[in-house]
Amino acid sequence: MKMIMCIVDDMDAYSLIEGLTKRSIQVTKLTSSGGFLKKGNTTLLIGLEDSQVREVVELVKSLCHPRNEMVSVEPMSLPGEAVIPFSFNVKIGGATIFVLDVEKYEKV
Ligand code: 2BA
Repeated sequence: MKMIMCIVDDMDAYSLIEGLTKRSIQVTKLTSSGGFLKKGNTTLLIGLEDSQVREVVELVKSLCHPRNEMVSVEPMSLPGEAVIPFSFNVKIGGATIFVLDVEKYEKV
């Protein structure tokens, strides 16, 4: 038994959850946010058999798309009225996937 912990963009979460439930794979959706951008994202917990891991990773790859985000940081003030605006481009995802071994799985 494995647990896939998968962090995805909110925009990709719905289709991924649909794809998983269509395959009768159970999933829990958590609302999360990234430490770097402080922007909302979605964390999915997916408990599954070892034999299903490859299929799910392929599904995530096919549905979660990389995106570019422009990040603005506080403009730097210089003496006088000069201000240096500062922004940069960050590539996010498609998805961050962790595959964990599950020691015990029980429903009571
Ligand atoms: P954030 O932490 O908000 O990071 C968003 C994107 O910013 C990252 O995309 C990466 O491209 C960039 N980034 C993150 N930390 C950085 C840093 N210290 N310096 C420069 N650029 C940085 P992804 O790597 O695709 O990550 C997307 C989201 O997945 C992250 O949002 C975070 O919520 C989660 N994540 C990624 N790696 C993780 C890890 N090792 N452990 C836990 N969560 C992770």
